[in-house]
Amino acid sequence: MSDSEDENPDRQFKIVIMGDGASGKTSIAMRYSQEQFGKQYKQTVGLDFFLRRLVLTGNTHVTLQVWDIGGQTLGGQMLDKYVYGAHGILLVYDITNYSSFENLEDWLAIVKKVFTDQEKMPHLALVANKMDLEHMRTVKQEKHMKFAQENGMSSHFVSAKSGDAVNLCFQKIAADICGIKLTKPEIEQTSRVVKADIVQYSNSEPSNRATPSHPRSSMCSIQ
Ligand code: G3D
Ligand code: MG
Repeated sequence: MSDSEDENPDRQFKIVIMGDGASGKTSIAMRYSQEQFGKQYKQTVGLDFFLRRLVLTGNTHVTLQVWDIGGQTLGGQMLDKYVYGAHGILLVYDITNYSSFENLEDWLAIVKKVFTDQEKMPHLALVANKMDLEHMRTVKQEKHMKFAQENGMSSHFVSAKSGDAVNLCFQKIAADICGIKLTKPEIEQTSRVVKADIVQYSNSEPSNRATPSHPRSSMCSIQ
């Protein structure tokens, strides 16, 4: 046992973002990793994940390894590999696109196929994205709640565009995985949009990497 907390490595959790193309997976990943929304994020090719460290309660720090399934569609050969070993899975749909919601049944089936042992089932989070387009919503909130309840999922309403509830969504998932109940002040703190430090590595100039003294978020890409 170490008497210094700093010597304890963070617990690391694998979080996978799944759902139809254009539901906003990459935008959510980007918003969470960089506090940005926009087109400059590279196209998702191959396996992409980033790490983000977060404080759950005063003394519990964890690192999330967040995977974006990229261009994988239902039936994609690589999906099992993404899902394997996940501690948490975000099933994302676009509230303005009904079929992206309907298809979550099939996305969920992929998860269930990998996790045949119910005991080891990851935390499942139902994520309604594009809440800034509420006026164009085609998926009723009751449908969302019913699906979440039937499948034992946590429920989240976010906008990758405005950033609304994105941090909170990951924070709640991480807390649940750790078995921690967040207090109201902790939830309020997370709801504020906070700028994360970014480690940005240039592929072309590896020798010019600047190493920040306290990296909190990093991008990785295996292609
Ligand atoms: P994907 O990774 O699931 O395929 P993307 O989805 O993150 O690439 O997003 C698909 C499109 O939806 C993008 O638009 C993106 O800007 C938009 N989008 C993602 N999240 C939101 C959101 O919260 N609100 C709104 N209004 N749009 C969002 P383009 O036009 O670039 O294809
Ligand atoms: Mg994408």
